[in-house]
Amino acid sequence: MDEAGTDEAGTDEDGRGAAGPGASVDRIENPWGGRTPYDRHRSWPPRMDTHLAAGVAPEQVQRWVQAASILHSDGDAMDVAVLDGRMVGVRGRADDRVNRGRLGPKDLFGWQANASEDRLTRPLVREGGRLVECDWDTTMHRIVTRSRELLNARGPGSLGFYTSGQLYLEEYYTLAVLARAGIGTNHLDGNTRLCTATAGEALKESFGCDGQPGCYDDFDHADAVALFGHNIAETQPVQWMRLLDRLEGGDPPRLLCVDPRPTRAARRAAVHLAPRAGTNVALLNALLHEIIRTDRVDHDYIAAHTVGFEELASRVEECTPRWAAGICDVPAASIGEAADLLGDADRLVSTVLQGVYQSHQATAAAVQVDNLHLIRGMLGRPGAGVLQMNGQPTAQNTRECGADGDLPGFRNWQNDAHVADLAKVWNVEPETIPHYAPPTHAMQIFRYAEQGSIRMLWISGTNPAVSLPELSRIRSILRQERLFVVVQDLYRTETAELADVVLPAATWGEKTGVSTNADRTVHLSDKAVEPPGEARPDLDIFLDYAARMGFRDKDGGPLITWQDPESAFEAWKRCSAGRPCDYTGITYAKLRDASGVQWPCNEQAPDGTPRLYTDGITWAHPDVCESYGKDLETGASDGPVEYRSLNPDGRAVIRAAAYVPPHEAPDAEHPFQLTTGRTLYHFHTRTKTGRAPQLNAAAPDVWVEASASDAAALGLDEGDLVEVGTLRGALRGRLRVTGIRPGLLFVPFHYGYWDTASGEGPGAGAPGRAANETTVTDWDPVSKQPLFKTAAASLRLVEHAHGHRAPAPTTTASAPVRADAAPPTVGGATALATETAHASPDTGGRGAS
Ligand SMILES: Nc1nc2c(c(=O)[nH]1)N[C@H]1C(S)=C(S)[C@@H](COP(=O)(O)OP(=O)(O)OC[C@H]3O[C@@H](n4cnc5c(=O)[nH]c(N)nc54)[C@H](O)[C@@H]3O)O[C@H]1N2
Ligand SMILES: Nc1nc2c(c(=O)[nH]1)N[C@H]1C(S)=C(S)[C@@H](COP(=O)(O)OP(=O)(O)OC[C@H]3O[C@@H](n4cnc5c(=O)[nH]c(N)nc54)[C@H](O)[C@@H]3O)O[C@H]1N2
Ligand SMILES: [Mo]
Repeated sequence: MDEAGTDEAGTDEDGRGAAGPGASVDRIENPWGGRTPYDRHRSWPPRMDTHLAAGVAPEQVQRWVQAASILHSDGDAMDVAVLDGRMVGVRGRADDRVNRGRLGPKDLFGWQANASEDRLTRPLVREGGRLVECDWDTTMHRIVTRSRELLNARGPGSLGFYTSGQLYLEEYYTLAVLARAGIGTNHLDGNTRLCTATAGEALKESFGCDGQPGCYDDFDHADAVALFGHNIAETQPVQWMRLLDRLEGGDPPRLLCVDPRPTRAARRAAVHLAPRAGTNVALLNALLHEIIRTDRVDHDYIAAHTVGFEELASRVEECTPRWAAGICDVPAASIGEAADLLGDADRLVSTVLQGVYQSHQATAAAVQVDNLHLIRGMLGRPGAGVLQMNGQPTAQNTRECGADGDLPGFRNWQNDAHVADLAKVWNVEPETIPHYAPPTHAMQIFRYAEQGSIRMLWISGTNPAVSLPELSRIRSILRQERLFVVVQDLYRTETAELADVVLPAATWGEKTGVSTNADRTVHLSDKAVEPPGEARPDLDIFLDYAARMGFRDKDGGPLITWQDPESAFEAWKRCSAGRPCDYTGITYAKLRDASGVQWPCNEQAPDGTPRLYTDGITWAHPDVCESYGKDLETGASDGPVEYRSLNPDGRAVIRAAAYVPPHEAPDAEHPFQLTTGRTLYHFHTRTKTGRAPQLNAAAPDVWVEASASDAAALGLDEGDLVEVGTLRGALRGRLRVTGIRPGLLFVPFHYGYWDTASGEGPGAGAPGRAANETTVTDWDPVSKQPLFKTAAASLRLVEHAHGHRAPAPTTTASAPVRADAAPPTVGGATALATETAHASPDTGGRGAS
C-alpha cells in the first residue's frame, strides 16, 4: 500500500478523495485524476477530462472532431477542439465504453506536437551528402525509378518495407496490397515486431488464430486481476484509473503484480512478485504446478475445449514453488500466495505485456498465461478473460491487414486455400503473393539489408535508429551507400537523418482513418485540421506510389481500386469478410454514431462482439486456423499434417514449455541485469511527447535506476552521473535510487541519439544516452520479438552529483526511495485539466470536416 501524502486539493497521488464536478486538476502531478469509485458488476461511471490551450475558453471552440488516441493501445476516445483551423485542445468522449471520457497525461498534452514548428513540410532528398528540400513529383519519381531498377535487376526480394503500429487501417491495408501483390515481396513487417508480435503469436499458439478473447469491461466483473510484466499505471493509465476506481468501490478485486520494479500497481497489489528478469516461464510453471496440484482446475472445460492438458500436467509436475524460488529469487511462500489468488478466483482477468514479450522465452511464457485461463475455464464470460495486450495504438490493424509478417485477414500462409482466397479478393494469381516461406520478420529484413540482398528499405511511421536493438549496427546498416532508404515521418528524426529520401507525412487530426485497440474496439478518427505545408496523409503517399508504379491485377485492371480512406475501408471489408476480424458490419457512419465497435461485426453480430470464445473455440480448426503452431523452444513451424493429428476438432491447444535461462548471464565484468522500458509521460522515441512542454518537463532526460543496496555497495548516490555498459555499447545518465529489485538496472528507452531540442549528437566515440546502444541483437525464437528486457551490464561512476538530480519523475515506478531525494513532479498552471464527473456526454457540434 502506498503512503503518498495528500496535497492541497484533497487528493493524493492515486486521486483518493475524488475531484468534484468540474474540478481542475494538475494532471502531471495527479496523472490519474480524481476517483469515481464503483462496485463490482456495475458499469464504470463517466468522467470527462478536458484540456484546452491557455487562453481558450470552452465556448470559443468552433468544432469538436472525433478521434482516438494514438499514444498507446487503449484506444481512448476523444474529441479534438478546433478554433480557426487549429487544434486547441482535447476532451474525452464520455459515451465511449473504453475510457468513459477519461484521458491520460500523454493525450491531454501530446496533441501540441502536431503544431510544432519543426514539422516536416516538404520532401527532402540527399544531394551531395546533405538532405535538401525538393518537390513531391521529383521525389516520387526518384523512388519509382529506383524501385523499377531494382525490380528489373534483382527482383522483388530486393525491396523491403518496415512500417508501424501508428498508422491507420486503410494505410496498412493499402501498403500490404502494394507490397505483397504489387511488388510481390515477402519483406514487409511492422515495428509491431518489437511490440506485439508475441501477443499475436501466443494467441495463434493457444487458439489457432490472433484475436483478443476478452475485453476491458471484464475489469468491471473480475474478482482477481493479474498483471504479468505490465506497468499498467504508466502505459495504460486510463485502465489503471478504472482499476483504482474498483479498488475504492464495493467488492474490489485482488491484484497480483509480477514485475521486478515497484510500479504503482505493485504498490496496490495483494501479492507482488519481483522476479529476476527473464524467469517468467519458471514462475508461471510453478503457478500452474500449484493450481494443478491442488486441483483448482475446470475439468469439464478442459475436456470439452482443449487438447494437451496431460502434457502440461506432467511438464510442470517437478516445478514446485521451491524450485522456482531458486530461479526467480522470490520467496516460495509468495508464489504459493499468488497461486491461491489465481486458483481461488471466480472471475480472473490476466494481462500480459513487455515484461513477458521482450524476453528470450516470450511466447513460451505468454502461452502459459493462456494455459492458466484454459485449465481454470476462465474465458468467454464477463470478468473471465485474458488480454494478451497490444502496445501501439494501431498494432492490431498492422496484424489484421498483413502489414506485419502475416497475410491479411489472419490467413494462413501455409494453407493453399487461404492464399487462393486472398488471391481472389485481389484478383491476382496465387503465385503472385509470396508464400514460399513465412513472411519475413523485421529483424531478418535488417539482416538482409546488412547482407545486401535488400537494396531499398521504405520506413514509415517508426524510428529504428532509436528503437531497434544495438544501435551502432542499425546506424551502419542504414548508412550504407548501396541501400536506398526512404523515411516517411512527421519530423526529422534520427532515422530521417540517415535516409536518402524523407517524405513529410500528415498525422492524426490531419487525416481520416480507423484504428483498432487491444480489445478489438474499432474507432474512427476524422480529419480536424489541414496538415502543415505539403505534408500528405500516408494513405495518399502509398496510393500515389502504387499509381506511378502502375500495379495491375490479373486482368490488366488497376490492382488498387480505391482513392480515399472510406473506399480503402470498404475494400478492406471485402478482404475481412468471413474471417475472424470480420468488419463487414462496420461503416464510417456507424463509427460516427456509436463511438467504438468491437470486431467481429457482421450480419450475425451487427453491434459487434464483446468477447470471443463464449461458446467454445472458433478458429482453431485445421481448415480455418491462422497458424499450425510452432515448437515453443526452437520456433520451428509445424505443418498441416502434424496440426491435424494434434488438434483434429479445432480446440484450444495447451502447449507446455520448459524453462530456459536468459541467454546472457551476469558475470564478473557485467554483474548486473539490465532492463529497459517506459515512463508515464513519454511515448517511445519522444517525437511527440518531447515536443509537448508539460510532458517534456516531467522527464526531460534519461536516467538510470538502481536499488539502494547496489548503489550503497558502489558508493553511488542519487543524481550521480553513471555509465551503463554491455558488450554492445554504453550510455550515460544520472542515477535514481528506487525500490527496484537488487541486481537489476532500469533505463527508459525514450531518449534518442540526438537531443531533439538542440539537434546535437554525442561527440565522436562518446557514449550516447539511448538505451538501445546497449541492447542485444537477439529474439524470441517463436515470435521473433527482440530482447529489450534482459542483458548483462556494468555500472560505474562517471562523476558525483554535485547538486544535480536524476531527471526522473517521482509519481511513478521511478519514485526515489528517499522521499527528499528529489522535488515532487508537478505540472503547474499549464498542466491543469478539467474533470467533469457524471457528465452526460455533450456531443453537440461534433462532426467531420
Ligand atoms: N507512457 C507510455 N505508455 C505507453 C507507451 C509509451 O511509450 N509510454 N508505449 C505503448 C507501447 S507501444 C507499449 S508496447 C506498451 C508497453 O507497456 P508495458 O509493457 O507496460 O511497458 P514496459 O515499460 O516496456 O514494461 C513493463 C514492465 O516490465 C517489467 N519487466 C522487465 N523485465 C521483466 C521480467 O523479466 N518479467 C516481468 N514479469 N516483468 C519485467 C518492467 O519492470 C516494466 O515495469 O505501452 C504502451 N503505452
Ligand atoms: N530498449 C527498448 N527498445 C524498445 C522498446 C523497449 O521497451 N526497450 N520497446 C519497443 C516497442 S514495444 C516499440 S512499439 C518500439 C517503438 O519504436 P518506434 O516505432 O521507433 O517509436 P516512435 O517514436 O513511436 O516512432 C514512430 C515514428 O513515427 C512518426 N509518426 C507518428 N505518427 C505518424 C503518422 O501518422 N505518419 C507517419 N508517417 N509517421 C508518424 C513519429 O514521428 C516517430 O518518428 O520501440 C521498441 N524499442
Ligand atoms: Mo510497443
